[in-house]
Amino acid sequence: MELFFITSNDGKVREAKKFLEPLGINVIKKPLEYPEIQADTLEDVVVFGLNWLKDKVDKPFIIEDSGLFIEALNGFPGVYSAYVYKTIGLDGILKLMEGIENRKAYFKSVIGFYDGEIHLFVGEVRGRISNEKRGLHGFGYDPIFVPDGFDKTFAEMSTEEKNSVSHRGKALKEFYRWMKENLKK
Ligand code: ITT
Ligand code: NA
Repeated sequence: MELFFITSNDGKVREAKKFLEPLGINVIKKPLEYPEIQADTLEDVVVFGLNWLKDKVDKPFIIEDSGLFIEALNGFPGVYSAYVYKTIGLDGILKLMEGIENRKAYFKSVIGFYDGEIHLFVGEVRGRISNEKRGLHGFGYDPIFVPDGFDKTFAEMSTEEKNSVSHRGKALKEFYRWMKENLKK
């Protein structure tokens, strides 16, 4: 089947393709703008986006909202992750974390799928903020996030390796599991 991924982010599309294409789902990036509301949760942002898009797109489609939640910063940047990345960036986050011993953080991904009804698929990965940027792969905050059980950052992993532990990999897995059970292909 063909599945539109409505996003501006090539990194997200690369990961979704790597995960879903071997399973027979052809992911097509559709850079259609939709309003991202200022909300307290990623889920609220996704539900609003799906409701806004549902009558404007005919093919089955997904959107995704994600964020990095740093414990010592009370969950910042969280739902503001995209804005913070574009403004203070990785160096800004590292600066905020200077001298802070608790470097625990988690990434969360919420995938929204619309088929006449709204379906959400969620994934999280726990880890920590590194002391410096490392690695050239991935995108966004990948160079400063070390997932639990590893000594390397997401940016030091291949797409497959990142998918096998990441928030997005987990959400994609939930999505695929649901698709297999609920949709005739
Ligand atoms: P959309 O068009 O899909 O909204 P976006 O890049 O604006 O793309 P979000 O609104 O979901 O994405 O914002 C999430 C922010 O967190 C953004 O700055 C990403 O770079 C970052 N981010 C999300 N997933 C990430 C990951 O797997 N690794 C590193 N950074 C990530
Ligand atoms: Na966005």
